[in-house]
Amino acid sequence: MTCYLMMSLPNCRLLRWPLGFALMSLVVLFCGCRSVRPPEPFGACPSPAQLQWQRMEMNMFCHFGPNTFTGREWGDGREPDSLFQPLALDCRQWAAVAKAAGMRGIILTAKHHDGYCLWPTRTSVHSVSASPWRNGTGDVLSELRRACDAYGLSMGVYISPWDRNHPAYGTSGYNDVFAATLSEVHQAYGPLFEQWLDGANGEGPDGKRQRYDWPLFHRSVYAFSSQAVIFSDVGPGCRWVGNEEGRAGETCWSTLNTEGFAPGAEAPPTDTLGHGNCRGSHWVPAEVDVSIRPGWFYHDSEQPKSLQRLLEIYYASVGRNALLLLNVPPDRRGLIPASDSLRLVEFRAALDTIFGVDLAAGAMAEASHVRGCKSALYGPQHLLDTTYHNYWAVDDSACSPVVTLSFPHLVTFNRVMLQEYIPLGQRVESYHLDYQSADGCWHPLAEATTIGYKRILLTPTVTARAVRLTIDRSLACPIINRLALFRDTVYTPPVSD
Ligand code: FUL
Repeated sequence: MTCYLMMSLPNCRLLRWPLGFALMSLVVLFCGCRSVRPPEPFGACPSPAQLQWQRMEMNMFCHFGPNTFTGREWGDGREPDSLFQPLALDCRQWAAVAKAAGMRGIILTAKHHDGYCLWPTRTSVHSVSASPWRNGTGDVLSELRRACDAYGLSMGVYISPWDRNHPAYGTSGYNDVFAATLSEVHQAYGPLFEQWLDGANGEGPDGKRQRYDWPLFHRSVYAFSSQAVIFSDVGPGCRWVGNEEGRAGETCWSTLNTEGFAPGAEAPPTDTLGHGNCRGSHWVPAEVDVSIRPGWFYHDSEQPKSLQRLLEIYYASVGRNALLLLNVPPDRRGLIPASDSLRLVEFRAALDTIFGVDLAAGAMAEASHVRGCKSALYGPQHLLDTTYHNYWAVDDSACSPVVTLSFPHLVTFNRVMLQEYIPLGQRVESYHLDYQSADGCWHPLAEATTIGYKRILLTPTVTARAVRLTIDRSLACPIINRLALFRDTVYTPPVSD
């Protein structure tokens, strides 16, 4: 529309220079900035809660319960209630560690497969109320709620549907018991930002298995935490990434075909969970759950992963369009051990060092295409600002758009960070980058597939006067809101053959 007006104005006899010019400029400004419509959403898109969740990027998982005291990973539900005695429990310490590590929320195993509830529940007799700990008045969830509030963190819970203790497990009544458990927790401690629903489904105390009523469970969560993101193998809020090694697929779509699938044994193949589905029917982004230690629960004999390994996990999760849920298990005192909190502080410091300075800031950005006849609203300069809702967009029909960043000085970097504006859907299927060296020659730098919320490419260290991004394939016109460059001198990727 802007283009049409610009062409037709000079033909109008009433307009005389310079009045015509002034009017024309006004029209261009007005139409260029106001009336160029943003791209229409494409395919399945995130809900506001899912977008907020994705922007958290990193959360802390805490596996804590009877297993902490027995040294096991899966309790059988026959652990005595008296076993749970975290005499120095301090959830504020957990929150302080999470905050120092740059996490945005904490998810606690309020009930693991052994059925022991870390809060005084009306739905089971196997809980903190039956422990001599604090004379049966202890409540880990209420303590965590207060700690999260004090530190500005969000709180979520893992509540295992599989219960190896509850006498109703495996009977028709258990689904109602479990729904009541969810309602109770979300009502008393909510709103909670995430509900973990583990697909593990083994035998209960009577050797029976349960057929879960997932829709009922979801309703029980949403009744009190309407914005909760529900995790399972197939969502609906977010999905398991298909492994516990801290790795999303290099190609990682936030969309997934969920029809015909269910959590647990009926989940899609793990490879599909890692990659998602291009043009998938639902927005179910990947969550990478991985432990800082070999086990999920604390064991004396285990040590936290190295800084290098944590950075590798970061690049393979947050750097591949997934959220990182890093498990940091409290010990028998009820505290996060110093070895783990120190490692997390190192991890944070490394991330701040690596990503503290965007080397692309101050570049001149030029694009082959800009939506609406080069409307400033969608210009490539938005790639360089950190305002989330500003982006570079092209017309719906533009194919293979290219953007070039030219630097006032030579820039040395080895990480490229890209972000797609996912509120309008995930679109980019493949792209490549080139750089211009000091002598003016262009060289290939990297080729990749998906971007999604965030993608960080590990490239060789190069010194450039310009960098060029070409979008090769996109399901609909690409919408990119960030292109940043960093130099990482901390993490050394393993040498590949
Ligand atoms: C799994 C559980 O069986 C593990 O014990 C752990 O809680 C992990 C996060 O999820 O399915």
